[in-house]
Amino acid sequence: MAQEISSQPECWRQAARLAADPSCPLPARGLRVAVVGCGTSWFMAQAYAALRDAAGLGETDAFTASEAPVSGRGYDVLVAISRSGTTTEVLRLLAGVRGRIRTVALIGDTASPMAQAADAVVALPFADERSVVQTRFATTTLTLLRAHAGGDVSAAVRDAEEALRAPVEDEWVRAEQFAFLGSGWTYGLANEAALKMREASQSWTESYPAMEYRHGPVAIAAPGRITWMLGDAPEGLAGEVARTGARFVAHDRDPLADLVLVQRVALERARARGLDPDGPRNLTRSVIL
Ligand code: F1P
Repeated sequence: MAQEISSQPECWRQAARLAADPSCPLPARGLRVAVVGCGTSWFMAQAYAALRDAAGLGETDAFTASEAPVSGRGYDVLVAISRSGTTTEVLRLLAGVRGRIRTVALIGDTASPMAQAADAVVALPFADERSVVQTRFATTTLTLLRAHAGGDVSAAVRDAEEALRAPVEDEWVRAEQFAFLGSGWTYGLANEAALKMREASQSWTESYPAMEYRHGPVAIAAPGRITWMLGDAPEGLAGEVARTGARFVAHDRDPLADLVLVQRVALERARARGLDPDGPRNLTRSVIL
């Protein structure tokens, strides 16, 4: 996991080059898109949907693959994300819509079943990973999608290099609980940050849309706990959290690069607890039913 985390800037550069290739089969402007995945891949789908919508490229909806109501809903393209290319729910969905919606698979390994199950494939073998816990495949996939949606990812690459050098504070390693917050595309990042902390370090973490945090979840904010905003914080939120005694964290760097710092915190917490972050209990590299 450590090596996979630190290789992200180079992987993101490669993803940006892939996005610029005119033969890249990702959906063109104006198409109505459903994007699906499970676990981490679902959270990357959430971020992409918000980015594509906000960029005015066409209505884009994200679903976890097991709950995706895509049939008969008028989508032009189904984008399916899966590092392993073997996740059962995603394969079932692709089989169910075959011939009715154009499908594009984003996968790590071209030899995986999803490569055959979709109409078009974008493979990112350079970002594939050995660890059960995903880090670079997820962020590299999102960088590809972000660049394809017209985003400038060079600042993200620069900030990720800085996030790899930034200190991991002792208070973050020792904290009792985390709440990650996001807004727009960074809500998907907040969900992923919380999942990373759970998977790698068995930590108690939650995630919410930033404004929603005020509607109840703030009740458990307290000294020794951390509220971490990915991206720009809504006005007043920092002060509201500080009054509870919890620590409010927000950085002036690209939100995807800030996720790299969260990955490092998860790794340090796992080490501090004597856990193996590459093979957490109860988890497998992909879930096959
Ligand atoms: C999806 C996933 C991972 C999760 C766990 C089980 O895998 O849910 O996000 O961390 O390892 O599988 P994939 O479909 O992207 O291969």
